[in-house]
Amino acid sequence: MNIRNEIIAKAESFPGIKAGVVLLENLMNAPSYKAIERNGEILGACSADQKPTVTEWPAAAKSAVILGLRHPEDKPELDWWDRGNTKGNRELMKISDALKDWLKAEHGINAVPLPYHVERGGLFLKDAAVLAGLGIIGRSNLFLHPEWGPRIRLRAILVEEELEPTGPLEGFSPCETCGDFCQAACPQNSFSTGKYHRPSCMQQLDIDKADSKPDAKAIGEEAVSKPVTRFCRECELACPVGT
Ligand code: B12
Repeated sequence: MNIRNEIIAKAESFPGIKAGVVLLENLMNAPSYKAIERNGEILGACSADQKPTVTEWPAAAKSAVILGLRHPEDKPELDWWDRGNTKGNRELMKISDALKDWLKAEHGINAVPLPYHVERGGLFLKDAAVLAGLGIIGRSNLFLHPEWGPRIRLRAILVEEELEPTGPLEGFSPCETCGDFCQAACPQNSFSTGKYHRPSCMQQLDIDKADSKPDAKAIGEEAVSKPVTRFCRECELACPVGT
């Protein structure tokens, strides 16, 4: 088995994980990077006081392994934010670190798990997941996986190896024959123009943030007093793909 397929097999040995590979040079030409070139700034970025560290990309990094963790509707707690993170993202962080250690131990390859926020050294995960052949961007502006639809969260690991990309995916275009349930479900009408309107979406997420409350059941005794935020998923959960 070639090294790329071995890496994907190892990543997908973790429950609820799908994995793919993208070349960084291709990703840097993806629409989101073009969009920030146009806007000149990363919108919706975390505020100044939240920028403690930035993960530097090693010059030798050529590829990124993209991980997708299933976020089924019957496990909503995976997506609940508490103490600045989610259970699902913590799971993805653990798997990323395990893959990094395995790559070094088994293949002597250096890898760098990347943070969630782009301004902290992360990458645009939806674009990367599309270029890695894991799925497409739907009319919800979310990334859709053929089996799980948009009920998936993403994370990336840089690899100091030129790996053959695994994408893009052909023959998967569910939105063409769909009734745009995602767009109709948005509580802030963020798709009134047919395209995703970020400020409207942010309004709902600000409402959700203000509605945060402690929930011991959700996050366990150790954080009983910590507020839990259930960010809106209406566009995501309205999608018929993967249900
Ligand atoms: C900043 C951010 C936000 C901001 C702004 C979102 C935005 N899309 O602009 C806010 C806070 C509003 C937000 C909201 C949400 N977010 Co958010 N967010 C991010 C973050 C950190 C960066 C996204 C970003 O700024 N993209 C840049 C903007 C310019 O691009 P864009 O709007 O996404 O549109 C681009 C793509 O669609 C792309 N594209 C379109 N067509 C095509 C075709 C091809 C071939 C390619 C390659 C690309 C491509 O080009 C467009 C730009 O022109 C990512 C994590 C990451 N590091 O990527 C998570 C992320 C996108 N968010 C996520 C989620 C789940 C949400 C919410 C559902 C809330 C929640 N419960 O968590 C909502 C959904 C909003 C929606 N329908 O898009 C998930 C999405 C998972 C998925 N299945 O797609 C991500 C990937 C985080 C994760 N770890 O998985 N988010």
